[in-house]
Amino acid sequence: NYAFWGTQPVAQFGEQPGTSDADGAIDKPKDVADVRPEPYGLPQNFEWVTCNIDNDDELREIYELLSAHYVEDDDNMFRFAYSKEFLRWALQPPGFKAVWHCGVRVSTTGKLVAFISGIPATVRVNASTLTTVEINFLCVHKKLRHKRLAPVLIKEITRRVNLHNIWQAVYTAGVLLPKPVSECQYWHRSLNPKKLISIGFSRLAQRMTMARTLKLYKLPDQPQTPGIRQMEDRDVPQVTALLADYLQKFQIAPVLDEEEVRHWLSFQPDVVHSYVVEGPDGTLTDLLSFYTLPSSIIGNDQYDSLKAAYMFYTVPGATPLPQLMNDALILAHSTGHDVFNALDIFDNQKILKELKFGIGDGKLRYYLFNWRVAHEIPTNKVGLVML
Ligand code: YNC
Ligand code: MG
Repeated sequence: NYAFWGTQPVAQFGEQPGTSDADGAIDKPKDVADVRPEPYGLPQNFEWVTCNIDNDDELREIYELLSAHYVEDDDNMFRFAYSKEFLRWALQPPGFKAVWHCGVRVSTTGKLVAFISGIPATVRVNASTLTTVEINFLCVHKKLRHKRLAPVLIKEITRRVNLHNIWQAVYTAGVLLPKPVSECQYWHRSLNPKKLISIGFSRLAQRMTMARTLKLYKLPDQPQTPGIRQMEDRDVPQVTALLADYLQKFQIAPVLDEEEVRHWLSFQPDVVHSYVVEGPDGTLTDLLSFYTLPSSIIGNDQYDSLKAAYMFYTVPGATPLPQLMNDALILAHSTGHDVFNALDIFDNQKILKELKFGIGDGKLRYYLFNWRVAHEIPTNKVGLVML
């Protein structure tokens, strides 16, 4: 029973299968002129604010809200701790709009207590190329939970997006809502097993000593693939083509032009790490990338932060995927990451076990707003990564 989501243009549970055998919009086409011109009402003493990420103080306010109130694991041991540099990268891709960085303040004190964001993205779903926004960083201060503020934030961002003649959105969440396009699972590969065990992220396996565990997860210092190096600006045209060609084989994937590839894949230490494999003739044959998303460790007195690498866009060309991913592990380890996380999307299912990933608990669901797919998309046909 979804009091809010039941009213929204999203696929619903228990819809007659076969009602529609084709992908398509759920709402009838609408006009920008018919979009509500005024913001949705907020409770007394709250007001809307457009956050200006270019202003360090405003960026810090978002950072602080998310640091204290954003996503935690089911056992409330860890909370995502996106860095300010990361937030800037995530919220300001080409064509970003400040009005889609939407906050709520307490009128009397000015304190930022809620946030939701959208960024422009072209996403292909099966044969349809959709102009969408990716919605992320929905967050309500812990003291204001369960007051139905989230639906107001979602309606307001929808209004602000619709005013730009955009009617579809993509988002991911751990929670089950009507109705996932795909349900994926995180896998984790220990890079620093001693710390992971000490903070309770993982446990010593049965009949394993610490010494054997360290040996099991030990990695070389240097990547093994000849010709692998950090991605540079001059690589952007070739990487754009390489990635576009690879993403064809997935049922949901972004469509990225050169400017977007430059934004999403330019190497930024501890934000996004991108590497290419250059063949002897100078042609780029492979791409690997991961992003850095630390989590704060709640109530541990030895460590306060866990540094995690998350697989981003990786294209195996001349290099087999297991070898490329092993280099990703090596590069993440040598840059101080404690764990490497990957979803069972792309072709990952085939290789996670041999690379000593273990399955996580909890799922990540992919959703589309105002777009129905005739059939759920299998995880190995998902080619989209959201931050
Ligand atoms: C969620 N994550 O089911 P019903 S992911 C969407 N995404 O509605 P209240 C969610 N909806 O069941 P609270 C949701 N979590 O009655 C809950 N809901 O239909 C639904 N957590 O609202 C829920 N960030 O205000 C229910 O709940 C209704 O105070 C209840 O607030 C929720 O960014 C939340 O996990 C998540 O900060 C803000 O718990 C709060 O609990 C919180 O009473 C920690 O809300 C942080 C966290 C979510 C991360 C994410 C993607 C968000 C996608 C939003 C949907 C976008 C739709 C497309 C819009 C553009 C359209 C165009 C064009
Ligand atoms: Mg609420």
